[in-house]
Amino acid sequence: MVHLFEWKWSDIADECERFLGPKGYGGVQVSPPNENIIIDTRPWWERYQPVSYKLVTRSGDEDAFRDMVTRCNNVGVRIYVDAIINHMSSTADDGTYGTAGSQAFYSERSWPGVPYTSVDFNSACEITSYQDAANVRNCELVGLADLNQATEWVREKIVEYMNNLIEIGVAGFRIDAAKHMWPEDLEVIYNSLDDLNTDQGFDADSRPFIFQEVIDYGGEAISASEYVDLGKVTEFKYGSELSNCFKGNNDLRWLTNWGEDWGLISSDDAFVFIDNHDTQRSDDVLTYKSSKAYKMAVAFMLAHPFGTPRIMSSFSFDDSDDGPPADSDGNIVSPIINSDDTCGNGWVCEHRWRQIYNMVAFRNAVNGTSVNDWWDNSSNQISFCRGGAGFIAFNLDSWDLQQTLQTCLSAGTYCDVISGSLVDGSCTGKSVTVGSDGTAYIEILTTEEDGVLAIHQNAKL
Ligand code: LM2
Repeated sequence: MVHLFEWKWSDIADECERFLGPKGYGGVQVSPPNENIIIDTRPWWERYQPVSYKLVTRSGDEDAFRDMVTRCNNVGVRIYVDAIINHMSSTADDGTYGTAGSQAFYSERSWPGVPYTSVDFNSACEITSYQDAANVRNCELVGLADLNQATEWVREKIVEYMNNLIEIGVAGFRIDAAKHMWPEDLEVIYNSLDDLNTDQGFDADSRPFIFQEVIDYGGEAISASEYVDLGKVTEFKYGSELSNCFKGNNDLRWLTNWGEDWGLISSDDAFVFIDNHDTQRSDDVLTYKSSKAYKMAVAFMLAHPFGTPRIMSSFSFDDSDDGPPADSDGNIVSPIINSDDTCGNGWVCEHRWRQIYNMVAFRNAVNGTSVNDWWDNSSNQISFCRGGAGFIAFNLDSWDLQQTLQTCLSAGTYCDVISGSLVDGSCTGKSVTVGSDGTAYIEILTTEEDGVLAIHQNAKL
């Protein structure tokens, strides 16, 4: 899955057809499609302040959303909605308008576009202690009016919103701020969701794919484990630990037992990523801004079988409040697609970086295998195989990697999908010759653009 953060629906539809489907991406996480409050400087985070469940935002209206979902489904790319169901908007002036023309009256706790009134909210209090589960779940997160999901009406309105999206053809949901809602309330909501729409290509009885945003670095009253029976859970330690390694603060050799041994939730439960739209605005994790190390971390994520991975696709920003590229009227502008497949017009499009999309193909090529033949140099040079289907090596040491290693692939010549691609039967990057014993001479020089080499069965010359 790739998060096309703040993209317009019409651009996502095009991207599914011209790039994501052909390159083997399975899905897109889209920005919240429901009406949000308008903040005059148009920061990205206005979309985390709902005003109603009408499908009108800066990304497009309901027709554009429907068109996107159908066109993406038609090329096998599923749409996952960022569902903001914990809260409504915050202390804007009463009567402030949202993106669909509905109004918000925070002081009365009234959102007529739904409608919600004061009885639908928990009493006003601020979240002050993450050691107190009731405070975290019954009070306001950064001042956002806190819906009470225990009430029948709130459940009904949320389910109606989500089922409308399912009818349109979405495949699932990111549950924003799941930690701030009671698991038993979420369970009722999830159980009330319809099966996925068979007219949009889903098998009968398919259930929505749910991944819940629970930030759990340990040491708080609420833990990820309370949510794993309900759906997948975001594993924030994943990107934090891998970033630490690829920043050079923890030897790569320790990754030999990457996974549950590192204190992560189990692979089946874990929804994983290097950075997301929040963490890329802090200093904890690697982002597009440190591209060489970032590409290594993303390559490791995609090469390793742990968890269900998501790629971040950003717009470039200097200030953490910056909204997406927009014209002077505030309309989001489309990415420009350059001849080398990268983006322009303010869009970073990490998902279009060769080193990243070729690793999506690697992941598809090694699907169903596990890690074998781990090698390391007791420092920051490592390699491993995925069954007999793929091989990857990393060099984060300050000296060259020049070594004959076991690749587990059948004899032949392979294209390194990091330094190049297999195009019309020839390799635009480095080639690797695997002998009849499965070994090959592997070289990653410190002067190279990337610190990774990857070969797999679908990129054989
Ligand atoms: C999330 N997950 O649980 C999102 O991933 C995160 O991006 C959201 O915060 C948050 N929960 C609420 O959905 C973002 C942003 C905040 C921003 C909120 C609401 O990170 O900074 O808060 O959206 O727009 C902003 C101001 C904050 C203010 C608040 C309410 O930054 O200072 O608090 O609005 O006016 C008084």
